[in-house]
Amino acid sequence: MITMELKGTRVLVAGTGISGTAAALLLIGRGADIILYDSSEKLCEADVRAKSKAFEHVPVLLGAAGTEQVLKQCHAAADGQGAPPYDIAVLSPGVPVDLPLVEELKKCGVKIWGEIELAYRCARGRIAAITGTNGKTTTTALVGEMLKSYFADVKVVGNIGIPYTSLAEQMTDETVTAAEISSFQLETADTFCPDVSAILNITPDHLNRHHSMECYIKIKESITKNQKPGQVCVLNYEDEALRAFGKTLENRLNVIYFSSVRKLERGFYLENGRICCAVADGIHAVADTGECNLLGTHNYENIMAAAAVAHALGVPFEKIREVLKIFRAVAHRIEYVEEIAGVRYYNDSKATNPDAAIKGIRAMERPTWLIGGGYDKQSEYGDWIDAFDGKVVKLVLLGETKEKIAKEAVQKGFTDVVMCESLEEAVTYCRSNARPGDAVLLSPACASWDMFPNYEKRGDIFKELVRSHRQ
Ligand code: UMA
Repeated sequence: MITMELKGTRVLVAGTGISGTAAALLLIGRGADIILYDSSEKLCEADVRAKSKAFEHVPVLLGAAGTEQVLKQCHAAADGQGAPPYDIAVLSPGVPVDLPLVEELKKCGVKIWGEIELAYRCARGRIAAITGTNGKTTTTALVGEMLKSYFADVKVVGNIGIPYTSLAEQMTDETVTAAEISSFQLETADTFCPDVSAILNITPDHLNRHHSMECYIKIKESITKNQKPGQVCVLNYEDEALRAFGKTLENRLNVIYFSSVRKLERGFYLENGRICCAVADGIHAVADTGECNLLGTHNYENIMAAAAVAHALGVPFEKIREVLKIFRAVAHRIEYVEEIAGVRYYNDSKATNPDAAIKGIRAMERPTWLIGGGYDKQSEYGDWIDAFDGKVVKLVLLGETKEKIAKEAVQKGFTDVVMCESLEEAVTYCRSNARPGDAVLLSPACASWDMFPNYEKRGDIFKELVRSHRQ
C-alpha cells in the first residue's frame, strides 16, 4: 500500500451519502482542498453542512445547478482556458462512471478515484476483499469475526455499511481488514490490491448500471487485477464463469476453490455435513454444519469462502471453528422477526435481486405469503417464480416492478398475485389473510431505492410494521 500526501490537492467529492462524507473528512484531515458535490435536488446546503462541523467552510455544489457549474468548469479547461478544475474527483459508489459529468471530468484531465481507491491509498496493513453477487455481507462479517478471534487489530469495512475511508486513518501495519466490495466500488478502483480476494458467485444483478452480464463479470473479476504472485484468490468452483476465470489465474496467483457439490483435491468442500479443507499436508475437518447457526447450502458456501480467506491470512482452523459455533445470521437475511397468531414473519430485505430471493423462498418450510417487488434493475424474474415450487400462497407485489413481475408470473402460470401500494398495505394484507402454520416472507428480488433509501430501512420498516400487528 502507498500512503498518500494530499496537502493542497483540489478534490471534488461526488455524492454526500455515507461514503462521500467519510471520504471528505479523510481528505480534509490530510489537508486537501475539497468541494462537495451532489446531484440530488432534494438536498440543501444546510443538510450537507450538518453532516460534519468540518464542512462549515467547504464549497457545496448541489442539484442541476451544481452539475451545470462543474460541467462549465470542465468545458473551460477542455477549451484550453485553464488548468483542470480539480486534481481528483472521488466518486461515491452510487455515482455511475458513465455519467456525462464524469466523462467531462476525465476529458479535462481530472483523475477519477472511487472512495475505495482513496481509502486504499491512505490505509495500511493487510486486506481481504470479498465480492460476489450474493453472500458478500455475511461472508465479510464472518471473515471479520474469524480475524478478530486471532488478530488484535481488525477492521470490517466497505459495502457492509462502514465506508473504508472512515477507518483508513486508524489503520497501522498490524491492522487486518475485511472489506466487502461491490461491483460499483470495483469500477473506480485503480491501484486497489487486496492480499486476499474472494469472488463468491456471479449471477445477473445491477445490469441497468453495468449494461451487460459480460461487463458485470469483468468488473467482479477485476478485484484480482493488481494482485501479485503469492497473493490469494478464493473462488467458487461451482460457478462456471469463476472456475474458468480461476484457470486463467493459476499461473499468477494462489487460487483456492470451495465447492458445496464435490470433494476437491485442494480447497474447501462439504462432505457428509462436514466442512473439510484439503491442503498439501492432508485433509482438515473445519467444522460440522450442524454446529453452525447459518443454514442452507448458500450459507455453507459463505462459510467455506470465509474460512478460506481467514485461513489464508493465518487464522488457525481451531479459531475458525470456534467462531462458526457462535456466529449468527446478519440482519435482513432470511431474518426471523416473530410469530403472530401462528404465522412466522421473516425479513429478507437484502434479497435485492432474483438470485438472492430464490435462496429466500428455498429456505421456507411453510406455505408462504411472499412480499416482493421494488426498484427496477431490469432483472428477469422467471427463475425466481419457478423456485416458488408450490410453496407460495400469494405473491404480494409492490414498487416500480410490480406490473413486470405480475406479467412474468402469469406467463409462468402463477396467478395468485395481489398488488399493493405500500409495504404497510402488504403487511396488513398478509396479517389479515395468512393462517396459523403459514409464513410471511419479505424477499423482494429487487433493490429498495424506488420507495426506501436502502434495503436496511426497508427491512427495519417491515419489522416495525409486523410488530405493530402483535395481538
Ligand atoms: N448521487 C449523486 N449523483 C449520482 C448518484 C448519487 O450525487 O449520480 C448522490 C446521491 O444524491 C446521494 C449520494 O450520492 O446523496 C449517495 O451515495 P451512494 O449511493 O454511493 O450511497 P452511500 O450512502 O455513500 O452508500 C454507499 C453504498 N451505496 C451504494 O452502493 C448505492 C452502500 O451500499 C455502502 O454500504 C456504503 O457506500 C459504504 O461503503 C449499499 C448498497 O445498496 C448497501 N450497495 C449495493 C448492493 O449491495 O447491492 C451495491
